[in-house]
Amino acid sequence: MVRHLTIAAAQMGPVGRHDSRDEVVDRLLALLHESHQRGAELVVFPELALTTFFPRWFIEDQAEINSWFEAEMPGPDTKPLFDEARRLGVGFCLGYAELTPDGHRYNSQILVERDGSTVGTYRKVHIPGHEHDEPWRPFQHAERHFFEAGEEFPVWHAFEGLVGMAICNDRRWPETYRVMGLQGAELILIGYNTPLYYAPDPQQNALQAFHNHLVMQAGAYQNGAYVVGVAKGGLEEGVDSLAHTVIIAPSGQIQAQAITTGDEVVVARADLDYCRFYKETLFDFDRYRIPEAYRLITARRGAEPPPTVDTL
Ligand code: CDT
Repeated sequence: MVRHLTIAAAQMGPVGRHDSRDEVVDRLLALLHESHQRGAELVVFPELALTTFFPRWFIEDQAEINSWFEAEMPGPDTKPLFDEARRLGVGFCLGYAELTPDGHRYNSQILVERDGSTVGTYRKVHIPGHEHDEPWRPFQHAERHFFEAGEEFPVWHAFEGLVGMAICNDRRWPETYRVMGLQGAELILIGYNTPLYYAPDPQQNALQAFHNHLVMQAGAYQNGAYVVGVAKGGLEEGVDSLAHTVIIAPSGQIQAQAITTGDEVVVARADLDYCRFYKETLFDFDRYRIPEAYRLITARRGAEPPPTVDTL
């Protein structure tokens, strides 16, 4: 069986604070249609694709907080996207703020198959930023105020392959990819919103695009998987965010890349069997990994230097 999959990375430009879900869903539909016209069988949308990146404000009013979350997926506003994707026979991955029936809140991403069935929902594990209002910042990154952390990196059988998901800050952590790699992941789908200004250390601002590709290319290569990284970029409510959407091959090479900071579809054809060249050679985990030497990875959270000679 040939396992070729044409993938569209549907980058989005800014979404305004007062843009309605209908307006945003219309944009998603336009991206879906272009992706379909260009042969895509799977379309990947960004993190929190339905709204502006609201964690830039420290909001305490519960009604307003609720207005940024989806209590059902699909709900009345998002159903047209689900219906049209099923009609076209195109699968998709969509980032959104999830409110569960029992009141939990997650930064989530849903994966939907070409027949409209839900493959799974991933909940962001690494929640960056801060819990409390930090007025010294030019804008907030209060994700830890709004979201609980997810607990796992599942991999699903879908699209004739093995597919995992991650969200934005997750992409900076090697464990994200390796946990999915250990489940055989061949395709890892990642949406992101990355402000270009990083308040704790503005020296990193100029390196945002470099770091973005560095981590995703390494994650792809070291696990022999395709990685699709999709931005919501551009100047959104006064905050400039990284674009640089990419589709990365298991070799770590960038196969396709966005050239704008707005709504743009990037298409590439993946050969899922190509993953084997890396998974069965240099990164033959079963043959070459030494888990006994990696115990600290799960035993320890923060860094602790080894004892010095005089304390031994
Ligand atoms: N959305 C998200 O996770 N953004 C973070 C910004 C840096 S932490 C304030 C990221 O890792 O890109």
